[in-house]
Amino acid sequence: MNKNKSFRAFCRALSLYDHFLLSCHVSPEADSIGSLLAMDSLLRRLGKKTTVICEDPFPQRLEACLSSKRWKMLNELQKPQSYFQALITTDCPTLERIGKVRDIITPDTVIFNIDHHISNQFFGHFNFVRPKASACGEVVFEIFKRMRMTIHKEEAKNLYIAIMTDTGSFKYSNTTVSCHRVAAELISLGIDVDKINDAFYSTYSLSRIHLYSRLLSRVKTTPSGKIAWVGMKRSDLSHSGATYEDAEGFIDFLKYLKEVKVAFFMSEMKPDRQVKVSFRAKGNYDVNKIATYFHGGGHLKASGCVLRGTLHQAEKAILNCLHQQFRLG
Ligand SMILES: [Mn+2]
Repeated sequence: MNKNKSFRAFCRALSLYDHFLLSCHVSPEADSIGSLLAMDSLLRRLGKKTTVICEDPFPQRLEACLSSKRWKMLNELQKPQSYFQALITTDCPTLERIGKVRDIITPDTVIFNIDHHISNQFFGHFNFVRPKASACGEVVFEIFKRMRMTIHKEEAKNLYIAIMTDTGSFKYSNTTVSCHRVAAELISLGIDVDKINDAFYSTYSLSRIHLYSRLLSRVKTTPSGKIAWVGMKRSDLSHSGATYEDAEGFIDFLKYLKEVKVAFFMSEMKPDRQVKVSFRAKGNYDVNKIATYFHGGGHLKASGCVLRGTLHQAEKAILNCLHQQFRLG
């Protein structure tokens, strides 16, 4: 496929419509949201009417970084619902990822799909998908460039946050020369990197630290140290006053262990006897395979699934599977 031609068609189609619905995926994170808000801004600068809707609320620490509240939750949408000529999705490999927002589009809605997932299903009438891009934010940056639009400071901030978070602050294996160049250009537009970092990362509550100290004291490893894991009980949350959102990111501590190749974090869920599991890998261990075995999925080095049963049963089943797949002692 001639990519230039397809991009021209993408732009030409964008110019045809006046009112756009923009949506990120359910449980949205900074890449999806930053990309979405930058696209929203681009369209408004082109004189379009836009509505930004998401099924789920944005993470609090991200909301703290954003200057204007340009988005609505699905349940805040006024009835009778507006008719949208076109839909833009960011960071969604499938249309299902926008969740119930699908209910407010019609068969006539023209879909623009902007993404960087290798698994993208090209579900849009127009697709701009760049699997080599570190983040969807990098794809949106390319749209600005190719449309010869200057990037305003707020847009730069949104795109920077998107790339920073999806690359784990330029640490993960998707970190490339190109994403550093894009980040450098965004910084040159005057964004305050230090302030963004503090607003985004220096956000722990004391409850979160207390939760972490409980979990850190219970980290287990196999004799070789190559597998590390911990299980979080619901009582860990009530005793520390923390929330499920506070537990996100704890799994990184397990990855910091020198010998670890595969780490998993188990969390007892609200409906009893369900355990949510996250996996992380270092080196050539495909944890997407492990998650898929348990009917979940994700990426090679980061994946997740939900198991029925107790924490103890989940631990046994996962260790068994890891031993069989990778022969890690
Ligand atoms: Mn992404």
